[in-house]
Formats: sequence, C-alpha cells, structure tokens
Amino acid sequence: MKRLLPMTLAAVSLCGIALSSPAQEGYRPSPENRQARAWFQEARFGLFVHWGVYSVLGRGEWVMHNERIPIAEYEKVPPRFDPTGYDPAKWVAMAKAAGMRYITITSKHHDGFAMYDSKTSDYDVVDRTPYAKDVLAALAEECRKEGIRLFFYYSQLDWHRPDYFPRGRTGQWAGRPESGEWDRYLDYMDAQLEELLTGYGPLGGIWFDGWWDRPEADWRLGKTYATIHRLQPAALVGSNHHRKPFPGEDFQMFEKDLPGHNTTGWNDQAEIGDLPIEMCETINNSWGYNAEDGSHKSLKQLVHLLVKAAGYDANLLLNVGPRPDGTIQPEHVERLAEVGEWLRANGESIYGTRGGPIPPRPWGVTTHAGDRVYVHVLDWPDPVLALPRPTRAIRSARYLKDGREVPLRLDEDALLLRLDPAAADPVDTIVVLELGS
Ligand code: JFZ
Repeated sequence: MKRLLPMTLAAVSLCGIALSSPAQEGYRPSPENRQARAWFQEARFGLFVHWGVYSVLGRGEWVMHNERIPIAEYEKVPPRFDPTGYDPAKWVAMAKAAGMRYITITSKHHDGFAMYDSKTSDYDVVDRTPYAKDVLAALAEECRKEGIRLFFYYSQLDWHRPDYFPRGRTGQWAGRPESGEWDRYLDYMDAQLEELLTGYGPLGGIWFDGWWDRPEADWRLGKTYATIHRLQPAALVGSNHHRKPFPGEDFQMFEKDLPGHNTTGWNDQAEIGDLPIEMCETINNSWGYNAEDGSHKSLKQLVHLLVKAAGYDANLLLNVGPRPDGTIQPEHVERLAEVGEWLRANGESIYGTRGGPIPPRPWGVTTHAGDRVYVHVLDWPDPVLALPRPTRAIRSARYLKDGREVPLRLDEDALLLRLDPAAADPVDTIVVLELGS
C-alpha cells in the first residue's frame, strides 16, 4: 500500500535543501504530560550516564566508528564486559548527593548494543556478556526507591543492524551488506522502545539521539512518538536533532551549548521553541568512558554551567561515563559531591526557579521564584552593578550567603547594587532581591 503523506509536515532544511520530517502532528500533551513538564522544569539538574560495552575499550562511545571497527571485531567486546563493581545504589546516592533530581541513561547507543534484556534481539547485556544481568532494571528499581526519575537515552542511529539502510553520515565501516529494509529497522526500534516503556515502570521520558544521521529519512516519528505517549502519557519525549522541536516532543535539548548559542558548530539550526529546555554537558570532554581524557572541569566551571543554564531557563544534564567495572571515576564523583555541597547552600536560587527576568549578561544571569529575584554575579570585577530598574518595588537586597544587606540606589532607569568586594564569592555571588507590589 502506498503511504499517504501527512497533511502538514514539520519542514526542516539542511544546507538550504528543504526536507520534511513528519512527526506527531496535532499532538496535544495530556494533563499528566503537562504535569511532568512542570516537574521537569523545576528539577533543573540531572545526571546523564553514557555506559555501554565501549567502556571496555576506554576511548569513548564513538570508538567503533572512529576506529573503523567492523561488527565481527566489535562483537568480541561484549564478552569482555563484566562490571562486577556496578552498584546502582552508589550511582543513585551519588546523583542525589550532587543535588540531581533525575537520571538519563543510555539504553542503546549508536553501537546498537542494548544495556537491558531485549527480546527483539540478542545483542544485549544479558545475552552477550558474562555479566548477564539487566543493567537498566537494577537502576530503575533503585531510582524508584530513592525518588529519582529515570529517562532512557535511545539511539535511533544504529551501527549494528543491517536493516539500518540506506546508511547515513556514520557507520559505514561496520561491514554490513549494501541492502536492508528501513521499515523493518523502524519496526525493530519501535519494538525495543515498547520494551523500555512497558518493562521498567514509569519513566521520566525518552531521550532520542541519532536522527541527525539521516535527516532526509522518514523516521515514522509520528507513529513512534504516539506509541510512547499512549504507553506512558507522562513520559517526556525529546530528541537531540539540533532543530526546533518537532510536533510530539515535550522538551527541547541543547548539546554542549547554552540555548541560542553555537560554539560547537552543530547548533546553528537549533532554534528555541516553547518547550522546557535541557542542556547537556560533560564533566571532562567525553560522554562514554575515556581513559585518556583528563580535562576535568573545575567546581567553578560546573557551577557556572548549572547557574547559566538556569539563567537561560534550562536544566543541566551533566554526564558521567562509568568505567567497565561499573564504577565512576573518582575525579567525577568528587566533583559532583562538591556541586552538591554548593547546591545545599544555594539551591533556592536554582530549584523551582525560572530564568530571568533580566536576560543573561556578560557578568552573569538572573533567576526568579515567587517574589524573589536571584542575581548571580559570576564575573564582575567592579563594586557597582547596574541592572535595569524593575517595574515592581524592591523590598530588600541581601546576599544569599549571610543575609547581609546590599546597599542599593534607584535611578530613573537603573537599579544600582553596591557590592562589597569582601563579600565577593569566587564561584557565584548571589544577591536576593525581594520584590514588593
Ligand atoms: C550525540 C552522540 O553522537 C554522542 O555520542 C553523545 O551521545 C551525545 C550526547 O549526543 O552527539 C552528537 C550528535 C550530533 C552531532 C554531534 C554530536 N552533530 O550532528 O554534529
């Protein structure tokens, strides 16, 4: 039967070529979904986990593609995966102590290897590794116990299935035949997603990645997204396609860039939509475990990421890449503990806040909740800080740290805060403005 084109297409374009990506047209989020979005926006901070058999090689999650490892060779890696030190209770405790409210973990990355007990294929952690246990099930149980919401990352791009054909920008060194059934691949993907949405309790959502490998393809997003929303109406759907959100998506993500920025070069078409936003980043420079990567960010850099994300009204999803034995490298555990300590003192300026009212500035950002505006001074060498004059009266201006008053003056069009150099915090000097009527 000939497939009919949907009436409306979310038109997208790549290098000036008009492309169309039909998604879930006419989608209206359910009340449960709206509630979940509100929760998500308040949460502000989550843990991203990139974990797969690639951790055995210790050169990141792209190793199969980057080093042109054919499938026959790559299939020798799972028999070496035996994470005897994997303890989901430790991971979840670490995330909670860091002040994180949710975890997003790779259920299947581009290498196509499922980190759960998939029934649609035996290319998974239970059937192909000596460990032989469902990694995701154990984490899901611990998250449920500890009140942490769990999202599954799922790579639509697949370097292992022959049916992922025609191939896209990547995965051409895997040694697959020059033929395959695209629709059958999508059936396989939908079946795996159904497993994930029915076998692991209520999920926070699905974090898609890999659409960008074949932007011209018909991914049947409408069907896939509708299935997810039917199976779990509260589960949030997002995709790392670096475009304006498609119909059927519930949050928007920005990879390694603040919303609207493009330092990476791949966010040039990432127009900001009107959904909750999440920005993901790495602690060092790798997603999957990379033994060579020692470029760990400092506490100050990590707090600045979190604070800036909040100032842009976005969550921060901060990544760790666990080692092949299931433990997380001590540099990252320590850093996350420090972020948690910072949040215990300053969390009211992050959790449950929204970005603004003053748009991000070179010196820092603002967040607000109720009658309070939090001025985050991240980099300001001078004592007097000029802000646009708020339309509402100002009851007080105080340092969040010790409640000391910050002398202020109102001009016709400016609010001038006189900061005490002695009160400057090397990470973030937070001034709380209490607004009146
Ligand atoms: C993607 C993955 O490829 C990566 O392994 C990791 O999971 C990250 C969170 O997401 O990264 C991308 C995706 C697309 C582009 C660049 C990096 N792109 O289109 O240039």
